[in-house]
Amino acid sequence: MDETQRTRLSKMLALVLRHRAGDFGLRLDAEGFVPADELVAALRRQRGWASLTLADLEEVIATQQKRRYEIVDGDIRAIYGHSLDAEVSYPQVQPPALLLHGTARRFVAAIAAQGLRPMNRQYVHMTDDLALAALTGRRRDPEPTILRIRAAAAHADGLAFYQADSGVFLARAVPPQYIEPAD
Ligand code: HQG
Repeated sequence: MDETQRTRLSKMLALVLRHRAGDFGLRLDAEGFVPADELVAALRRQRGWASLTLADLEEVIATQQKRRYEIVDGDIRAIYGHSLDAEVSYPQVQPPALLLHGTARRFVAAIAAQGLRPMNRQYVHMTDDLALAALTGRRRDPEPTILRIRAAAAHADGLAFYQADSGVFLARAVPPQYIEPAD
């Protein structure tokens, strides 16, 4: 595949594995996994995807700079980002003292008032990696705001944190008192 084809397949994987598995006749397990061969079979039934192979999925995963999907023992999942009704569960962790959330300048006032909300997804996404926070924010704003979250304090007060992957921390929501005022 060339880069364009890999991006197209990655977006298709996001659609199925994060958002609409049921529409493709798939049922994810509690951690978001589905047998990779079932996913290939389901996608091959879609117009334009008849020649898809497991090797194509492996190629997308192997070439992506950002780790979005993984195959473990023949099962594939999206590592984060789900909006499905069926909740994906993750191990709880003690978060680092500070976590970062890159967002658009135009959302900062609402976030300061309401806290971070998961919006269309199951969880709020945060990171301890400044470059990743900036990348996330730049999806919506060329000069994003990087919010700092007092995660350890929130955790000490009883807020559950989860870790989806290295650099990917999740919570149901983050109340405003744990979000430092934007510079
Ligand atoms: C904002 C991508 C107003 C929030 C990324 C964000 C990440 C509020 C947007 C991953 C708000 C939701 C997740 C409030 C939060 N009022 N706006 N109270 N609370 N928001 O896409 O974190 O490339 O659901 O700041 O890189 O941007 O797809 O979350 O701007 O890793 O693999 O509402 O998805 O990864 O947006 O992104 P999202 P996110 P991929």
